[in-house]
Amino acid sequence: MVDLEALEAEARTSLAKAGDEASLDEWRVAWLGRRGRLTAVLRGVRDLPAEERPRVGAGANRLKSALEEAASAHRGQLLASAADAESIDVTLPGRTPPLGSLHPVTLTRRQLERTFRDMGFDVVEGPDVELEEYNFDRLRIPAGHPARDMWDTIWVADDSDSGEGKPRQLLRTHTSPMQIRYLERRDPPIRVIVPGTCYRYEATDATHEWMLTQIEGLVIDENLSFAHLKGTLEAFVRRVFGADIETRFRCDYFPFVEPGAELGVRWQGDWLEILGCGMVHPEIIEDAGLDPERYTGFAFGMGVERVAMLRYGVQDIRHFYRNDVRFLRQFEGRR
Ligand code: YSA
Repeated sequence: MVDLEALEAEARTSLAKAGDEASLDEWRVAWLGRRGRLTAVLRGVRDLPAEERPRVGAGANRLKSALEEAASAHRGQLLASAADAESIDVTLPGRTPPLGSLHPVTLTRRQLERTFRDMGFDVVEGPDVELEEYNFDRLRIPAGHPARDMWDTIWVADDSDSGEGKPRQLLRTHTSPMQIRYLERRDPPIRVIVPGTCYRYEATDATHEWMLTQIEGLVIDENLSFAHLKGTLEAFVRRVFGADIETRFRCDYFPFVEPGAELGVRWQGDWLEILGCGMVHPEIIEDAGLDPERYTGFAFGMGVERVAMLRYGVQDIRHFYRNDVRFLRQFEGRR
């Protein structure tokens, strides 16, 4: 006697326990496969007494279809719950991705800008690709002038046929051309800084990079003297580095100032030059259409990477643009 009801109950209980696709396949082999339990029943029908064969044969075939249907429904449930597990729960709180942080030179540039703003300076920017005329000639550095050697230049090539005779372009070697551009547009009193990137075709070492950031400063008014220059820059340096910072002014030469100077601060038992400066040359004031008897002024160009080295105790300027994240991560969360 074949008890098809008991067989069906057993097959369904076992199917319900199949928790993944692999165990479902095992179940299918065990019940519906070539050597499966139900297949064996179907094969045995021919050995049954003749009066039993129709009942058992028909019943076993019905059971086979029912179990195939149940297995396919069970597979659908397994797939649905796997998809649920992979789907995104939008109600969960978000996770903060790695956000990165500001570069130490950007942090320093911003601090210097804030300090100058507090001292009453405006902030403007100028072009990185500059005309030779503004970078050199109108700063009293004509072609062939030995002072051009101070700024080894990266020229912007003009390979077009129409390049011949066109004004030459370069990557600005300093931010000083913006003195001329600003004087073309504004009348005194002027108190402005110009932060920006500069480029020099020169070998690098611990205090020199080929790409550097400068902050140009220009102040033009009546009755300004070298004492105003010294007082402004010393007050600025104390605001940035604290009252105990040791500074020194030394004579220096720039064709666009008279007299010229450099300012150094104490660094590792030595001096580190952070800026060049001077009284704006009377010819520059005159070229701007102003009376040099009435208007005087001072200007300076500060190296932001050098200030960042002092601020963060960085020994070698080349660390800044090596893009080594181990170096850059040290500045996470700094202001
Ligand atoms: C001078 C007089 C003024 O009235 C106005 C501006 C100036 C500065 C002048 N334009 C200039 O570029 N002078 S400088 O070549 O001596 O550079 C100024 C400052 O930039 C330096 O004191 C130094 O802090 C920084 N600097 C210069 N070359 C650098 C550099 N920093 C990193 N790498 C370099 N290669």
